Amino acid sequence: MTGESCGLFEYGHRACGGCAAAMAARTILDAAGKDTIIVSATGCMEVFSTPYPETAWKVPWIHSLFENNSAVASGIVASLKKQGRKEKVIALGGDGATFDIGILCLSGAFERGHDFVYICYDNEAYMNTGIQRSGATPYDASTTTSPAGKCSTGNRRPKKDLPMILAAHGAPYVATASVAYLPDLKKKVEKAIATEGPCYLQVHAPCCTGWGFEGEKTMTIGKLAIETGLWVNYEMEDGKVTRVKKVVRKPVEVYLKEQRRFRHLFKPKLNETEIAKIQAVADRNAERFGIDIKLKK
Ligand SMILES: Cc1ncc(C[n+]2csc(CCOP(=O)(O)OP(=O)(O)O)c2C)c(N)n1
Ligand SMILES: [Mg+2]
Repeated sequence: MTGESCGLFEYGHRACGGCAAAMAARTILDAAGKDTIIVSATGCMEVFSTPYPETAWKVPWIHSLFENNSAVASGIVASLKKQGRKEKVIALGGDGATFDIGILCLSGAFERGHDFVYICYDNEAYMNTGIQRSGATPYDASTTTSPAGKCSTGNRRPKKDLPMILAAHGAPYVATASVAYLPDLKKKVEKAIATEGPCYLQVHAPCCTGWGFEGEKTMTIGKLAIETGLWVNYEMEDGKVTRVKKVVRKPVEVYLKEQRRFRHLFKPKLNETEIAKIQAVADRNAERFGIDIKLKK
């Protein structure tokens, strides 16, 4: 690598222009510092950041399988403890790795209570293998395994509520974040590292290739997810929601219409019934987390 350095996550990797996962990686390492060991499941982040024999990671980094990401991390944590060493361990996985394929080991590691941070960068599908749906794919999104067409309006199932599942394991700190608010993400990584026990962060990571938007719009799309209530940034401490980002909500159309994965809801004609169902998801989020800022008249 030549030129100016970008901190502990070096540029020159193979991510798409505007890749949210790359922004998340840099921010995570900014927060974690050099005494960190990264365990990475298979997925876009692993593939674009470590094309053999190169790597963008300037800290120790190990590639696990999909299934055993949290088991590898917990083994390293146990070994460091035995040796009296102080490095922090962060396990990183995409939504497919986290919500679906790795959930067994993730649940086990949280149950055992290892002191590590698990961070899921959530781009809402299996992107590296060609945009297949995962348990994190939102309702009505078109993917290659939930294609919108004559007989379908896209993904039939709601997004799995993984933060709540991990909070139910007794995790001391669980939070959601977005690459649209990187300083907030940084603070949450610092907090998760400073908290003893297994902590979970889920980072909304808009994917220009998989969702169908220009790479320069990553931040705009991320902000719109929050401003519509379709993504909520919150923190949970010992099972209770302690902090929530409030917004003056916009209708969900402003988020949906920017992305090719929801194009079928607008063309060839406006599908008001399906858009109303997505609006209901945002309304439920708003009620559950109390995100609405009430404007004074
Ligand atoms: C056990 C196993 N199943 C399937 C694959 C193929 N595979 C490689 S990357 C990938 C997609 C990962 O999706 P996600 O975890 O969401 O990360 P993303 O690529 O979206 O960043 C898949 C299915 C694999 N490597 N191992
Ligand atoms: Mg993914």
